[in-house]
Amino acid sequence: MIQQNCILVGAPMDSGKRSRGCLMGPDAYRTAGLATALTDLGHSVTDSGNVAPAPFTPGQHPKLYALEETVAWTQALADAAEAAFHEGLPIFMGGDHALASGTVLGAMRYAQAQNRPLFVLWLDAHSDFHTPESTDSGNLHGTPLGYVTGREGFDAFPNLPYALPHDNIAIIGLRSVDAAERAALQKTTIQRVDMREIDETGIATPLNAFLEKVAAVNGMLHVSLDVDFLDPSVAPAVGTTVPGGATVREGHLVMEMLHDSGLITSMDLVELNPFLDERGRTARLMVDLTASAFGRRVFDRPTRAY
Ligand code: NNH
Ligand code: MN
Ligand code: MN
Ligand code: MN
Repeated sequence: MIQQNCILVGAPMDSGKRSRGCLMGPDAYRTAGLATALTDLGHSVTDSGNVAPAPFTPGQHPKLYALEETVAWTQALADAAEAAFHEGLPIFMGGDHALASGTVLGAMRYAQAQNRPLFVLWLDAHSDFHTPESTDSGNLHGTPLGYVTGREGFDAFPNLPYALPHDNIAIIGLRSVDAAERAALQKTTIQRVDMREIDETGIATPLNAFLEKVAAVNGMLHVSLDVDFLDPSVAPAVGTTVPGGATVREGHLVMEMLHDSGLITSMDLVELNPFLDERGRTARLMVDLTASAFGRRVFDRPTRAY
C-alpha cells in the first residue's frame, strides 16, 4: 500500500447556510480519531490546525446569506489548500460544503502548476450546481460546483485560473436537485449518478467508468464527500437530510474502490453538524469511510488496474 503524507486541514466554515453547527466539524473529526485511523494504516499525518477566513466586512444582500464571509473563506481555503498540496495529500475537515469553492480552487491552481488535469468526484444527495442568481435558498453551500465550472454570477468570488471541464466531474448519490440546477445540469456532460441508477446498476459501475477516465490521463482526483450522500438513518448529523441515500456498505465500497485506484489526491469531509449527531455516530462513520479510502480493508485482494 502506498504510504501517504496526509495533511489534515480544519475548515470550520459555517457561512454556507443558515443553520449553524458545522463549525464544530473539525474538532468532531479530531475527537473521533481521524488522525489515529490514518496513522494505524501506516500513513504519516500532520494536523495543520484550522484555517480562518480572510478579513471581510459583512454586508447586506437581498437574497444571498453571508456572501462576504463565504468569499473570505474561499480566498483563505484556496491558499491553504494550495500550500497543503506542497506538503502532502490534503484532507479538509469541514465545515459546510461552501468550503469546496476554496479547496477545489486551490486544487485547480496546483493541478495547473503540475500540468495535470483535475477531476472532481462529488458524493452528495444534492448537485450544488446553483449560481448566486439561480439559488432559491440563498445558501451558498448549494453553489460550489457552479462556481468551479465557471458559471455566471460569481463576480464577488476569486477569479478561476480556468473553468473545470464538465467531463472531469461526476456527482454520485443524487436525489435532491432543484429545477434550475436540473435544467442547467442536463445541458452538460457532467456524469450524474442518481440513486435510481445506483439501485439499478450498483454503485461500482458508474464509479469505475469515472475512475477509468481519471486514470487514462494521469489526472488528479479531488473527492468531496457530503455527509448527506449517506442515508440519514446511518448519518443523522447533517442539516439537509434526504431519505433514500447511500447505505453504509455503498459508502465503504466507494471508498475502498477509490483506495484501490490509487487516484485520490485530495478530499473534503463536509456538512457534518456535530450539534445534530447521536453519540458521535456520524463523525465515527465519516472517519471509518475515510479509513477505507486510505486502505482499511477486511482482507487483501488483487487490486484492479485502471
Ligand atoms: N439545493 C439546495 C439549495 O441550494 C440544497 C443544497 N443543500 C446541500 N447541498 N446540502 O449539498 O439550497
Ligand atoms: Mn453538498
Ligand atoms: Mn504552488
Ligand atoms: Mn448535500
